[in-house]
Amino acid sequence: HFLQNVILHDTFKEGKVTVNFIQNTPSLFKIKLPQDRTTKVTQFLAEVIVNGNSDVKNKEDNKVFRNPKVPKFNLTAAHPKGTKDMLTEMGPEKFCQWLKDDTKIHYTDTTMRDAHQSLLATRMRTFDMMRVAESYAKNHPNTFSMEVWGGATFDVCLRFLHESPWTRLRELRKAVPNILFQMLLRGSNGVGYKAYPDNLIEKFVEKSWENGVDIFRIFDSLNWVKAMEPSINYVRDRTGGIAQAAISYTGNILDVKETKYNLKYYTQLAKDLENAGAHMIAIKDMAGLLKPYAATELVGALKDTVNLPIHLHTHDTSSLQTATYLKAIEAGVDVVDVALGGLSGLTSQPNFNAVVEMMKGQPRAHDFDINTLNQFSNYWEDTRELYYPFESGLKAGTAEVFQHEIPGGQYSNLRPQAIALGLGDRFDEVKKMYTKVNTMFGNLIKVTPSSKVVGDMAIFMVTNNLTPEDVMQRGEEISFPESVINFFKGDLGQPVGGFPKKLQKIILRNHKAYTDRPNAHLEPIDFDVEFEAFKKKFQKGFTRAIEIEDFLSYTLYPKVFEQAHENYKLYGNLSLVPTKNFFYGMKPREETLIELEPGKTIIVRLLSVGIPNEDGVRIVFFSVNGENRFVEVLDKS
Ligand code: 3PY
Ligand code: ZN
Repeated sequence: HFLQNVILHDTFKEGKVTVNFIQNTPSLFKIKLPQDRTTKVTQFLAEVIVNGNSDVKNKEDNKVFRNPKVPKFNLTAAHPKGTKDMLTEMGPEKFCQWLKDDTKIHYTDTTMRDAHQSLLATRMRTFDMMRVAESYAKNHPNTFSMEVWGGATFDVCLRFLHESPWTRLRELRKAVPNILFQMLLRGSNGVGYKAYPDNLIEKFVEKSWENGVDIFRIFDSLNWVKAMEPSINYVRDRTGGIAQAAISYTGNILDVKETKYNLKYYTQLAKDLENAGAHMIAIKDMAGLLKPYAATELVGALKDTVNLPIHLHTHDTSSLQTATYLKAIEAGVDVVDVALGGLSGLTSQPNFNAVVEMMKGQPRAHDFDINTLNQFSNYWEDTRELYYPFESGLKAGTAEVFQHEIPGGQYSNLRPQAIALGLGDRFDEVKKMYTKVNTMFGNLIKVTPSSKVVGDMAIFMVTNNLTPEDVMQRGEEISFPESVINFFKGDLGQPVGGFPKKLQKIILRNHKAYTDRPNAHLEPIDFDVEFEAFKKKFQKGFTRAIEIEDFLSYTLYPKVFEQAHENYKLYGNLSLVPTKNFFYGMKPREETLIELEPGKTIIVRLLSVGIPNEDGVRIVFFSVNGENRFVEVLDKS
């Protein structure tokens, strides 16, 4: 818009621009904000129609989409009772006792978080979730929990989807009041990639609970219990929810050569987490490395070691993991993570529908109507089409994952990252380098953010044609990625067995590393003072009262929040725009319905797009509820 002001200014048009033009022309900075919601939304549509959505690469012009069908449900009937109601009645301890005693296998549906994080680079929009949320809640109240929040969704909501993650959570909670909601919390790293002040994590946990999260799956990217303890305590002290502590699984416990991450290591870790106050233990198999027979051993041993329900999470990258679930179920696991068929498999979770079929008629079967469950799978299969630019490209399961150990949630990002850096043809090398970097770094637990450090280093080494020997021999001359330097400083905590000392010295040079919790070095947030300052700074653009949740978004992701806020001022609430139009705009004569609020829907029809005038501005003509409107857009091509 600034650019538009410059181009349309008389001085510019007349070619009389001098070096002081910008400095002396304050009106250039007066960005005219569209006032009403319809104007804002049509402005956005016009932008996408003319310039495309900058997040969409490789748009296929003639792509045809199917219309995803929402399975039938009774709009006026009350929601059937579910696990959320049980938690409210029983409280976390009694609820977990009930779960442990129940012989049925329980399912967590990850469709709205990890599944799309791992298959579609986390791009699933609230719009597509809200279309089926109530129907799902009414059709499948037997679901143990729905993972709907946390992990990368927070960042991506703000950064790419121009949505508030808090609004997503609230809207979903309203549509699904009966089933437990689950989030993935990166312990002291919150929903980010670095350490945050403890009192920020505390406030974040408290507000997440108030807005709808019930189960907090807490992990640390290095399995460092010390880093998980504060979050476990915050959930216990500040919420009525469940503190589920995760042991992140790597390597192979059945390998006799495995001396680091062996069965004893995991059972001790689970015991430590139980002692730290966890209500449940999750096995977080983020890369899908837990093989079926290993699951028998691990689940059996954990059941013998701790007195808590065990929840298993995996990724089906190798295509083997349904067998792992079978063995885990036989060994007494209480809950498994699955994704609805259309968004399952590969780097996502095993197929919910298929696992239900597998268990049919078996002693631990849980009641699920497979016909409606299949309809939900079809809904997601059709919806997924709308996200085709974000597919990872993986077409079949790959046993290579047992070598490279790349987490499912990272895989779908690493590939585009490699392509963006011109390494598209060298992705094989990147995967192999990932393994080598892991060895150089002392064999790490690799999950966000430690997995990002390994990925960054692998990409850096491939880009610069470096071998591990080069790094060891002439590391002093190399400028390492910032994430790698910070990792070796101890910013993400302490890895199992410590840092490889020689490499640490090469990377850190004279920087000192610390060995205690990085969060302990951070100043606490003064919420009273800083929230006031935040309100002053942002008040103008808000059309509602500013909330502490907005401040939390800003504190976790300041730049991303500012950008999202600018966007909001220009275009309003974009989560209401149908996904097809959000990513691909509209074609002439196409019509779309946008529900601005319950009961207020506008019908937008694209009439035509003018050719650019001499300033490069195009006029986009719409009809909105039968009235003609036009919007000016600068063509950036
Ligand atoms: C995340 O932290 O986002 C993950 O999904 C880790 O597995
Ligand atoms: Zn996962």
